[in-house]
This record gives sequence, C-alpha cells and structure tokens, in this order.
Amino acid sequence: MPRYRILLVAVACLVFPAVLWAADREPETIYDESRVPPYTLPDPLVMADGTKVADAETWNNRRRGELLAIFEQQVYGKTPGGRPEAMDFRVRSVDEQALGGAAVRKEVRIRFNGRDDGPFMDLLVFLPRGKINVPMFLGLNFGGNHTVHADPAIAVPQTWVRNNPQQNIRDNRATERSRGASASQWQVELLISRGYGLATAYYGDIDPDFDDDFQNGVHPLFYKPGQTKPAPDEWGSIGAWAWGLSRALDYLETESAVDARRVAVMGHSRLGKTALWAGVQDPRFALVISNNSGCGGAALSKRVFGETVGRINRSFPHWFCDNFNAYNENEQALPVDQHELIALIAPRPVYVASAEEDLWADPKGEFLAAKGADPVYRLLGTDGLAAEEMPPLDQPVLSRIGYHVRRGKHDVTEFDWQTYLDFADKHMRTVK
Ligand code: GTR
Repeated sequence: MPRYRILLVAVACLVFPAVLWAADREPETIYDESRVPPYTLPDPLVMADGTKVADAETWNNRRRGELLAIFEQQVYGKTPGGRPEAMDFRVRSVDEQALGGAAVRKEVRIRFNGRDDGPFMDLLVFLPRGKINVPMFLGLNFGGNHTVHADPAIAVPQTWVRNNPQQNIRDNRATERSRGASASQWQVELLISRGYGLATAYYGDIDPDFDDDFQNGVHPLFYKPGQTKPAPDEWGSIGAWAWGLSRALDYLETESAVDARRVAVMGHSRLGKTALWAGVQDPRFALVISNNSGCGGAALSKRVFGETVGRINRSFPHWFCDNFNAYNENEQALPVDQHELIALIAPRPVYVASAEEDLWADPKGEFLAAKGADPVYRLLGTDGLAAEEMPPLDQPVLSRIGYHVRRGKHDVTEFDWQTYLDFADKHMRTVK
C-alpha cells in the first residue's frame, strides 16, 4: 500500500471514532453563573397577542387558560380525562392504634376502573387520632408505602419498583429490606404531632417509571379506539402521576376526619415537578410544595444551569410530552418558562425549596422562578414572594410564595418538613 494511503487510513481511524464520540456526548453541564447565557423571560402578565393583563379578571378569564394550554401542549402533555366513572375505593386495613396510639393508619386501594385486574393505587393514610377537620399533606413516594414508615403492617408493593442499592431494592422488586428506608423524608410522627395527616402512594402504581411506550400504568385507560400511545401533545408519566394525586384527593374528599379543603400537595425531585403540575391543574389543592424539583419543576429552563431540557428528555423520554423535545438545546424558543407554571397556582400558597449542594436542580433558577411568579400573586392581592434576593441559607421566607435554600444535598429533611408545617400553619389554617 502506498504511504499516503496508510496515512489516510490511520487518520480516518483516529478521526472517525472521535466524531462519533463527540456526537454522542452530552453538552457540558453549566455550573458556573458566568456561563449562563443571556435570556429573556416571558412576561406572565402579557397575553400572546400583546395585551397587558392589568386586573384579576383578565388573568382568571383569559391569561390563565392561555398559559395552561401552552404547558399542556408543549411541556407536560394534556391530561385526557379526570376521575373515571367506575373508579372505587377499597379499605384494605385500618389500625386505630398506630404510632403508639397517636394515629389512625389506613390503607385504601383506589381501583382506577373499578376492577381487580385493572390499574390501582394503594393509598397509605395516617390521621391524628381523635381529631376532625384534619388538614393533610399528600405526596407520592419513590419506593413503596412501606418505605415511608417502619410500621411492619404497611403492605409492600408487588409491582415494578426502581432499583435502589441504598435501600436494598434489586431486580425491580420491593421487599422487607426497604421497610422504613425513606422515613426521614416523611417525618410521619412530626406531622401527626402538629395536627396534620399524611396520605401517600407509590408513584409506580400509577405509572412505572421506565420508558415502555406507555403500555403499562394508567395511560391505556384513556386510549381512544385504535390508539396505542399518547399523541405528541398528550401526557407522559409526570402527567399521569399528577392525575393520580387528584384521584387520591378524590378519596380524601370521602374520608370523614379529613378537611379536604385543606390538602397540601407535596413532592420531592421528579415528584416535586409532579406536585407542581398537579397543583396547577387541580384547584382543589389548597397549597403546593416543590422540594428540590429542578428542571421541568421549579427551575427556570432558559438559564440552562445544571440539568437542561435536552438532558432530561434524553434521560427520561417518558416524563414529558413528545412536543417538549423541540426545546432540546433550544430553551430560548420555549414560549413559557417555569415561573409561569408557579404563577398558575396563584393565589394559592406555593412553597419552593432548594438545597445548596443540589446544583443539578439549579437553586438560583428555582428562586428566580418563584420570584418571577410574584407579579401574578400581587395582581391577585397577595404579598407574593417577600424577598428581593435569594435569602441566606436555612432562612425560610414564609410569604404567600414561600422559599428557602437549606444547607445540604438533594433530599427532604426534617428542616424542610418543619418549614412546610410552619408554612401550612400560616397559610392553610385560614382557608375557609
Ligand atoms: C434525576 C433527574 C432530576 C430529578 C431526580 C429525581 O436523575 O435528572 O430531574 O428528578 O432524578 O427525581 O430524583
């Protein structure tokens, strides 16, 4: 072989894999404020046709619906239906002496189509014993209801669960080994001692968290004849999980000790994104809490700090609707940003919590989104977010839009819960 050919082959051998490698590589994650690109946030108080929203009536009757439709069509996908007519509730267990007598514990199966062979969600409920008109926190959990508290009687889910070596969850099966493993993230005793109840369900009951083209979970319940997967503007998994939270609230409305007008929806991380979307779509939720929800949750997308739209869509193609892919590495084209998602909760109280070390979720972007919702909250007559700058670490701001950034990692801690309880005491006790 002539020399130049050998050289050519050698160069090709080097260059070709390098090109493939580069094409395969994720864009570098931005963790440095100086590298955040310039961006313009859409104004929640300007209609798509340029009309300024100057009063509550225009917000409620025109702008809110316009914005919600964009989030449905471009971000989370439309939720195809509400409560199925055939849905029913089956009480599976009751313990009148739970937590050493401080609480009543119930397990209720919500059968989404009223059938044993259909999809269901098992709701675990703790209520302070002997109380009536109980305000509640409702949230989905990651590993099964038995991870929330060490109580040996709580059923272990038989369905697919996400592997988690720290919680001894392998082969996508939950076992006794993860009982109580997430107890610190739920603080059941603390909630009960402060007069609140807790309702929680395993999110995988509603839709297992992996990309199977929506064959399992609740999506097929809503397919039109001949439909085999959601359309590009229809719900993904976050939409389904949020729908499940509303179905849990349907049950709580039937629970005599509960004050269903005072149910706070709370979620961590992907389930924080879910809590926000549930709170936006279902005005029965009296208060909404986003714990470290990050990209696609409380953090601004256009800052492209930490996790980005492209990154999240590639890692979790089933979370959002297919239309959301149009904004991969193209966040500046998004017609909305997440401050407007928070604004859609107004004037109901909303709390956004960040963690200092959780840069993947962009704490500053979460604060700026909360702040960006402030004009809407003020237009509707509340105090909005009473902070101009990000507050110092561990110093909660308890205005109608609440915010804190605490020390530490991506997690839910006792500090977070103490703060949510203070926030609920302040804003939910007064709801008539
Ligand atoms: C991460 C994901 C985040 C967040 C988190 C979680 O892998 O990138 O958006 O949702 O998971 O839910 O724990």
